Amino acid sequence: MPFRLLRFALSKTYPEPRMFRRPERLKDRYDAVIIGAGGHGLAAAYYLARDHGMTDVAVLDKGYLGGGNTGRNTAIVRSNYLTIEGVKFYDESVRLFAKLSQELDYNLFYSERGHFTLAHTTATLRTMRWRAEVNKHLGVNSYVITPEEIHRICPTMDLSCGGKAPIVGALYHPPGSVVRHDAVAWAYARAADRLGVEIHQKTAVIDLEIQDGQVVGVRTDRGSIKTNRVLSAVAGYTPRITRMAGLRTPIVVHPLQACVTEPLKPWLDQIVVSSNLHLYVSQSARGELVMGAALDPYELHSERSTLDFVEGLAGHLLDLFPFLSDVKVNRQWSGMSDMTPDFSPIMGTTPIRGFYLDTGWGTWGFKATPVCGTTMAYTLARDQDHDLIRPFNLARFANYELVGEKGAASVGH
Ligand code: PYC
Repeated sequence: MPFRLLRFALSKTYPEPRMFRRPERLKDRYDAVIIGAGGHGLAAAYYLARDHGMTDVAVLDKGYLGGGNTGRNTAIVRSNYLTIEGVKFYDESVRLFAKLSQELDYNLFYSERGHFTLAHTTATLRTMRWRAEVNKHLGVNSYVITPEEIHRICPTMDLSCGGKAPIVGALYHPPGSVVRHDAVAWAYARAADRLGVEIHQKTAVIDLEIQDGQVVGVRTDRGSIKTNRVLSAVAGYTPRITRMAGLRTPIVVHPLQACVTEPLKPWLDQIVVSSNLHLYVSQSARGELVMGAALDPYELHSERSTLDFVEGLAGHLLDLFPFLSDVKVNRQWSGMSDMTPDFSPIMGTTPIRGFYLDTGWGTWGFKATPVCGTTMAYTLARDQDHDLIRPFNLARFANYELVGEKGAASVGH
């Protein structure tokens, strides 16, 4: 080991400060407790401190920071949704993401690529037109293009798909981007920490204390905490937390798998999605192809990967880009997707006073990270749902006010 490194390893005064502190003990009381140190929880903590002056906040995670779905996704950002509620919400997220590196003073490698959702049938094209009209109405840059235009922008794509499912058009969304997902969690953690928020990793929540319909505390495997505000931002682990709260939600959990190839020279600028082929792919700054497919078709609380998934995905990738047949897959992983019946999230206040939910992300939680942060911080600070998330309240299931977003899914589910 080089002497310079060794010297720093043994030194108590590091030349670089740590990204965030590691408080030794939990305090007895906090103004707010956030369960889940993923992007959403950390962003909410940051905006609580920055926008609402609430700094006496603990973020707890049973594992490590960014180790859940934030670290297990394919890092796509877009706002070409189908519903008015969804488009407004994700458009605000894209706006926040675009200036986030600057704001958090951390390079998040935010890279605007352009996002294609390919249509292989006229029925799919009809949904693309529908989405394009809603998008344009709300000022989101998104429009339907012809196979000739797809070829001009992405000449390496086989538009005939090996003759199996010829492409008849695409929804094109120029602001579609990719961003370094781990860095988003680290940057929010550092920024929240600097404002006084405490981040406690390896701290599992084992129960919630509720009295007369009001949250009064959280029990953890490191001791109990008194608090009147608890935000659950734990994606696929939500059913465990809502069970502690005695709350019923319609969430079911399915695995969502993804993988990366060995690094290649840059050749794919765009993000390419095909719901018919159950495939999405982009190329990272490191040159790897980052790819995924549909959810595993069974309910399962598991983060294991399968060979089946890679086999199916590789076959479909080769339909679109046959010249990739020699490329090797380097890594694969899986996350637990918290799915709702209408494919919209569940956000905001709940029947339990002081208990707030940020869940139901299905396959699009990462792209909502900044807007979840701002809106959940507002909701916690004022005990009142932010306007952008009011349509996503848990009560919509009891009130038959669903927000049907399935048509905007990247891949068929
Ligand atoms: O909604 O863009 C998306 C997406 C990509 C991967 C999973 N979901």
